[in-house]
Amino acid sequence: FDLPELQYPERLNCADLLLATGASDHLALRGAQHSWTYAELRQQVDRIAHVLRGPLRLEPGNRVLLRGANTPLMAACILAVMKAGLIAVPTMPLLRARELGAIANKAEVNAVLCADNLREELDNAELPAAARARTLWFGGSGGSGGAGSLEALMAEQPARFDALDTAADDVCLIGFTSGTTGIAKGTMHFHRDVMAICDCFPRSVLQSERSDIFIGTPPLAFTFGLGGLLLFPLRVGATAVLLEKLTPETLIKAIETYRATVCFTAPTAYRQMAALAAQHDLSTLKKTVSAGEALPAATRELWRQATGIQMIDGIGATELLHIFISAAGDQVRPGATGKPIPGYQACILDFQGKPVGPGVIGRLAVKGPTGCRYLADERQRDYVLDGWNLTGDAYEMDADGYFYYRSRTDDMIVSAGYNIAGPEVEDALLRHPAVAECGVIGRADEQRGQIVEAHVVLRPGHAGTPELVAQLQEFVKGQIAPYKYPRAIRFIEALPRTETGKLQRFKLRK
Ligand code: 3UK
Repeated sequence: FDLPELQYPERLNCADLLLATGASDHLALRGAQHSWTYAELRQQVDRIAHVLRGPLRLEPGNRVLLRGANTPLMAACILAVMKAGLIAVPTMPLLRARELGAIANKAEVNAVLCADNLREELDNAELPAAARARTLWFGGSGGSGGAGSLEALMAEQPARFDALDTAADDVCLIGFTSGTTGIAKGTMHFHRDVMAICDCFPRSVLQSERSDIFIGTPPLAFTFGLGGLLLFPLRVGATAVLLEKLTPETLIKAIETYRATVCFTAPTAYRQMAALAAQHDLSTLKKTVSAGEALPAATRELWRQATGIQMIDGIGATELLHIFISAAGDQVRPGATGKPIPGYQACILDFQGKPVGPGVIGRLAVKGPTGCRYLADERQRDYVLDGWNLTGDAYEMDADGYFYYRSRTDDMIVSAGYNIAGPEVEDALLRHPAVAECGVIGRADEQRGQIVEAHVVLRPGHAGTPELVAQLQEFVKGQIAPYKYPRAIRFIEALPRTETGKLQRFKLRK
């Protein structure tokens, strides 16, 4: 990562730098309540920064828990925390009181900014006393602005704030992983890391520009959303559309309404939007980015048929802040995530930590400018060595350096001595016209150790009969090695997913 564009000065405030590019009269953020030009956004951010340092009396390095759905005001709060030299701890909107309390204590937060409409769980959370005393509310969808609210305090503050002179390697963000296993892990990121993600994927793969209009579903509290829906647009002076509670139906409508050019969401949302594409004018849409979990080749094809757009798949992680392996346009190889994007290196290791050659499945290790720093030391010891980060994914490389996702390392199914990757079976099942969504897991079995078990959500108009089970099994055998076929198939209404669109396989196993 010695790329010239990734060399930053020693003193650096990422929020200050990110806010500097956009033309004053260009729309920066559009939402349901507010739409702000760059000049207006700078003022909002500066007033919030004054509130943090003035009335809230926070000191550089203090940590601020943030809670709100995707809105321009939530975005301004995150930027203000960083501009004031504080550390942002954004939290996912659906978190419950117990989880919020755990994060607040792990991150040792000193203050809270919370949207009114997400107040209840925060009220019930066990926060450090100092943070409870320094909690401010801001208008969620209802738009409060009452006495004592963040907005009321903002109105009394000057409209210009001089950014705190932070070091490039001062922490400005603690990101918590969405945790498919349930336990959230905190990872620390520097001002420099925030700039680096803006100068990697958006520059070399997405090729975003000022005229772009970004839209999508991932929460700003998920670094996929923070980058794609806030930091990347700001870096090039473009426009971001921030909307709450988007579903595939409302997202595809919003793409049309806002004339969006770039979309960020998870594979499952693209599958559902593909079915609706014919009813919408998506002519402004140029780039669609899929991340959070593996993009089945079947979904890539479905999307291309529905929209004519070649999907950009990219694997990212909270630990590394954003996407580090990806490909776009004619660089895409179906089935592969892509290649390490300039600035990052990746390799495949065996369980002893030795690199393996092309065609062998192993553990993905990644090194780059946004390296990983866990809050918990034991995690750091077990998963990070010499700047190389083990992501927990089983991957395979081909002779040309393309990386192919197989499964999470601990999700590999071992049946009668065969290693079987659930996502490969899912890709095969998704090609059947009756299948809308599916999740494949290993179920303990006396004879085989494990058997392949598929959980299938059917498209409307199909019934989960024994005949369909047999048909699906034959269908899979016709596409991939027959020993991989699902010996058990269960039909369910919906798959359990995290707020970030990840399938919760552990719930299917229960
Ligand atoms: C999985 C993928 C296959 C993979 C994230 C983009 O997902 C993000 O961060 P998390 O910390 O989870 C990381 C794990 O998710 N994954 C993500 N993308 C893909 N698997 N193909 C993909 N394209 O297991 C990885 O280790 O929640 C994604 C940007 C920022 C992010 N934080």
